[in-house]
Amino acid sequence: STPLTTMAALKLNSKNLQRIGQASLGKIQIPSYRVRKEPVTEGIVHIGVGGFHRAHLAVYVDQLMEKHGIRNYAICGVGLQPFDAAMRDVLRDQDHLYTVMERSDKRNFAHIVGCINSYLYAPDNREAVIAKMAHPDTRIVSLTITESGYYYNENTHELLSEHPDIKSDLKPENENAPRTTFGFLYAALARRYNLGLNPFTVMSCDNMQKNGSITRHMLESFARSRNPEIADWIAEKGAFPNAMVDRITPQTSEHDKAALAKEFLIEDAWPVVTEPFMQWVIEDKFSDGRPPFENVGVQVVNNVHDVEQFEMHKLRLLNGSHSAIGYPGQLAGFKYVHEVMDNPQLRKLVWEMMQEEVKPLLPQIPGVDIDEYCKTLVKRFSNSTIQDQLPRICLNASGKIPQFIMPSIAEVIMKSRKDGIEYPFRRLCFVAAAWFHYINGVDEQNKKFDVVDPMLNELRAAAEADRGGPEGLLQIKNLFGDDLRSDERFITEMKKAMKDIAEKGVLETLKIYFPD
Ligand code: CS2
Repeated sequence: STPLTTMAALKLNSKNLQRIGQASLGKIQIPSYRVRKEPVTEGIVHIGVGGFHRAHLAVYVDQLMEKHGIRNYAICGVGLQPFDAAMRDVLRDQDHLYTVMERSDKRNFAHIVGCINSYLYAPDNREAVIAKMAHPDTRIVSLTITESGYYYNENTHELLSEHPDIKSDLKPENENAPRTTFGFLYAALARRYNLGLNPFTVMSCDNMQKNGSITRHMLESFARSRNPEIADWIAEKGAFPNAMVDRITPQTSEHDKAALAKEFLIEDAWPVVTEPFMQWVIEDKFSDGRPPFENVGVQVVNNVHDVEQFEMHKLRLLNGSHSAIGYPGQLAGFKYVHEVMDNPQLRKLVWEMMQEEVKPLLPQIPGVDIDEYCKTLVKRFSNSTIQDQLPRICLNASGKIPQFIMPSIAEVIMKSRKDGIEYPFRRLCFVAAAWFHYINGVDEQNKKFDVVDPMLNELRAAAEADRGGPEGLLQIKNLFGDDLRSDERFITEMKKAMKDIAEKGVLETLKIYFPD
């Protein structure tokens, strides 16, 4: 037979699926239920089909279908944003098949995922999306819509009801042509109510502390403004499990596509590259049934308190470290996460921030060794084979820093006041100060970079109002609580870090602050 290396890559679609599997001699996992064309029903509607969803929830569901015979929880993907048109086109062209490449020094594995069964791009037909969610087969609507998709005010913890998108979706005449996630969820739930169905479970897979509770609160507020009867029904019958989700998933590059064609002979217009590690801890709270997620390694737990603790560990340690890698790293001119981890000052910043400043604030979770967790994180961040880009880590910071860094700072402030001891937070403040510089979009070699943030104009105007210092930015009430604004030790520390970073640069400042 022809040696693999001289064979041309096969385009990924249903027709070629079996040949791809055969040619790979077992090196690629393929969805055999798709080869056999087994009938499935779509029990999950997922809003926000990006890299993370395709490497996380969809992989778990694919394993349920492949290894556990589940057929009633295939996924219908939904895109609400203009940029989702590209995903619609690629998936349509590949019969909704795509490849996940897991990479590390030890592993190089390809897995074709078949559980996305259809895809609806809302701007093409908003009614079709509402009808799909309202359909009795749909039992779960899951979300990866990023922090900004929740219209959540970090300070008041309420829905941003004055936001133009929300205001527009709240108009009764727009009920059947919504734009936001809440508009769609509401319209579909209202129909289910009228049909006498159960509400579907709304399952947030976004990186937010109490993601389920926030989703519930935002949706109930939205519904209450539209129709209190529906809001009461959602409050009583709805389910919004909290969850901790984890898998580092970089943006796909041209290089990744070429590598897939070369190493696995698959031509896929949009594969996903990710690390071998994956984790999902979810509260067992579902209003209309659920698949047996525990069969594929998901930690399904009964106690909301447990989930919150896992979330806290992950957001403060993993994502907090990502912030410590991203903003200082970008200012210092690095491109990739693993490169930052190779730098002694930044590696030390990440490690000591976790160990000395964040860890003492975290609850103990039975069976979890925090030091081991931190060591694993360092290994995961050092994985050079996935080429995780700093611009990805830095994206939409206004939704991230208030989740990943500020809560730790606020807790240090509170605890210090209570105990009369100045607990350390210098590294956390350094990261926040690096972000404040990052907003300008110029690195320390005077090279410009793009800053992508839904609040960019507001951030820049606030920074302008207090040139060079933190106080203008700290006035933004949606992002920072009064506890931060009014703390003298914090303000002093921020001023100093901003000044030192501006004058000496990130790496020099770190050398002075934290000598070996
Ligand atoms: C990253 C996350 O962009 C970010 O904020 O920190 O996407 C991170 O890769 C995931 O949370 C890992 O689970």
